[in-house]
Amino acid sequence: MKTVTCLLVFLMLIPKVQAQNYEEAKVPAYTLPDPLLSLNKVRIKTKTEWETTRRPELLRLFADHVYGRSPTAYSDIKFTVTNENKVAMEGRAYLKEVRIDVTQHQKTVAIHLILFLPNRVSGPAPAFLLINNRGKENTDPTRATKSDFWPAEMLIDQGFAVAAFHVSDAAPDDKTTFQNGVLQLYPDLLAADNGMRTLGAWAWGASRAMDYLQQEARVDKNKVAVIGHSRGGKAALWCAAQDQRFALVVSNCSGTGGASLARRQFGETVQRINTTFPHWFTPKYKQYGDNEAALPVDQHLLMALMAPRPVYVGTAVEDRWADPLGSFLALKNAETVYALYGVGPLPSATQPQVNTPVIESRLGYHLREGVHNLTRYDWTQYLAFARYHFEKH
Ligand code: GTR
Repeated sequence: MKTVTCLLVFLMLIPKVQAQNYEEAKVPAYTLPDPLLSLNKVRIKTKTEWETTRRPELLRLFADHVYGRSPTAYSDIKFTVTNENKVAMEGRAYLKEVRIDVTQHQKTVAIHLILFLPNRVSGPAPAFLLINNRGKENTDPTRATKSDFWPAEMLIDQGFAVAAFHVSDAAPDDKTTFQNGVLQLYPDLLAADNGMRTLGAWAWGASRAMDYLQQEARVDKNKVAVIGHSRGGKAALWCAAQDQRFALVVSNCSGTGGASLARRQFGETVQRINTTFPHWFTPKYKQYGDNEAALPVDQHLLMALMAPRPVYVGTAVEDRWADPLGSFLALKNAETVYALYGVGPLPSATQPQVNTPVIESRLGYHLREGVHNLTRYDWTQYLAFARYHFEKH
């Protein structure tokens, strides 16, 4: 009887294992769209041509086919400090909790920003903004709970300001209630086949947090990084692609719809992500399930939209679902756009070895040991990366 049960469980698992596609040999042959060839087949040769032609074209393509169009305006934005503590973290930090009220069409949504400023830094400090897709306890302003997902003390001790907001403020991460955030202000986008959904809303939320950080005297507005893990890492990339006020972006274990190439169909596929999370992407993206070759973009072009700013992609060996190699290849295939700015390539032709971070390159990458998570190891590399590049390399 026992043997029969084992056999049944095994047989039930077979389709799952196959569906996961973790075999490099099964990656289909694919051709990536050329970053430097515009839709009407004009070759982009200079950064001016990139900035005036191809960059806007790609932003439109990503909006229309992947993430959905973002709002272009709001009628009012208001910042209210709801709590502060000048001697947080045993005096090492100044805590500010800020409610960001955004109004449009007589409706208002609130984004709650948690911000710690390093007290030992006398001038404006560089900052990291986390798009928090996990529990709110991970960004506890009281610091009664501490989490490696957002090791705020570590950043403060290195002279960084550290900020976070929770994705649910911008859009609940739920297929039936996602519209009860910022999309309430933009019914036209909710109705549109190419309007934003949750990832777009989270990216928009990060930009509203940036609106506040821009006028916070103790933050260096030219040195603000946006970071996210997994679904938050997808949103961080889309945010920084659109909002060039972010000087640096970190995408941790973001996988499909984030840092990894859709055309590889390795791990999570477009079909699968749209089935499990139908509320993340614009409705049009569903057309590309099992039809990745028809996508006018792939994720290397999202990386290219960061140029010439530093972008770092963190991956993990056991996180095959998010395709660590496909993420490396996306970075690699953005190099030609960085070259337009005279920025050198990622100094490794092949995927770097485990636990060998590439920091001294505007295209940063690591493959660490372990599972799908945002860890202290990851943050250590991201801080080193930000320090290196913010100190003008
Ligand atoms: C996974 C999902 C991914 C990823 C992740 C997360 O289950 O398949 O696309 O974003 O969740 O956010 O943790």
